[in-house]
Amino acid sequence: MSTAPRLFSGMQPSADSLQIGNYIGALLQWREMQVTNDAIFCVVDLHALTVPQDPKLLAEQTRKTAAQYIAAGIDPEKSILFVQSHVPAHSQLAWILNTITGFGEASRMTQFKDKAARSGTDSASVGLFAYPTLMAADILLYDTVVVPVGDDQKQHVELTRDLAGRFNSRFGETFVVPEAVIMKETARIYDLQNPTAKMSKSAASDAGVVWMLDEPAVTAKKIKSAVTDDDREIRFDRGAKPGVSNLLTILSAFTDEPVPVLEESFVGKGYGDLKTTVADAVVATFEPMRTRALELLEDPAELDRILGNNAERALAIAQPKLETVYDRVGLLRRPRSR
Ligand code: AQP
Repeated sequence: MSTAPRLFSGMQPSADSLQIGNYIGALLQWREMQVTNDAIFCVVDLHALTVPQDPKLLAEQTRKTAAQYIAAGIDPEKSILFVQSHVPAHSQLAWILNTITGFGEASRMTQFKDKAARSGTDSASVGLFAYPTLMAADILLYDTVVVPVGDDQKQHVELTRDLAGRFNSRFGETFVVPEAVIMKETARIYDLQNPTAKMSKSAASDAGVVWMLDEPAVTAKKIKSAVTDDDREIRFDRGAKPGVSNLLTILSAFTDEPVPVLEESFVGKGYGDLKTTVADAVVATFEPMRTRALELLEDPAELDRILGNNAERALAIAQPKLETVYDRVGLLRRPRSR
């Protein structure tokens, strides 16, 4: 058994392709963290259902998301890479956690307030309201210690910690209380056409979103059309120069060069040079990943074999934990049929 800290993270299969923000904000860091952690990466399809999805597309988006995890360097032999709905214990534990979560504390979750405000609170689903308890179940089923998340998910990890502590004190020591590892603020990527809005899979327009599965020429064109400003200076200033700052952040992530070093290297050069350099760096990284993802998707049987084996590995951890929880809360075990 591994003694490395258990890590759990996931992404929603809410689009055909992941975008550059998902890569920088999650995949890039997961790839590094899987080396020193006992990592579990999930395609959280049940979470995606908390806002409307097209049933004709969701299964394929789930496969595509998994293929992109692998193409970006998640190793499904070392780490566990599986689909959330393949392990029923996630929904089952979420229900138990719902029963110990206060309506008031769930109502304070800012992500629910934000997402519900977009569609109108009355039309937001109970599933969206219960998103954080499903996320808590994801984390707690695996005795997770490390939860790498963006700043926006910190509150959900706090709730998870509260629920773990509450369950343990009511029913006996059952769950490990996890720690959020907040990804660096610099990892936040903004829409290329609207550089004060987060780049998002579900953005209304595709023009400012760079997709991992875009053809290289499309990626380069989008980056070269990025909104900048009327000034000519290449320097990082998120308030005054959001577009240029965003391009510098992207370049820094793709080249591993700190932003001040990049600023220095662009002294005397123009926005055209910056955009060309960013486009080249992104294409150089994404092109082989795109090729690998498309190869995997051309052989769905092999991809399904990987996902099937990995679901078994996840089940082997999650099912005994769920059974302990059922026992602790007093549910009658199903008698074996004779
Ligand atoms: N723009 C971004 N900059 C940095 N990190 C980002 N992430 C997403 N967008 C950016 C990170 O990617 C992971 C994806 O999590 P998710 O799929 O559960 O949902 P999300 O954060 O809501 O991502 P999207 O792309 O915006 O999806 P939709 O449009 O479906 O809501 C997280 O680790 C997140 O921090």
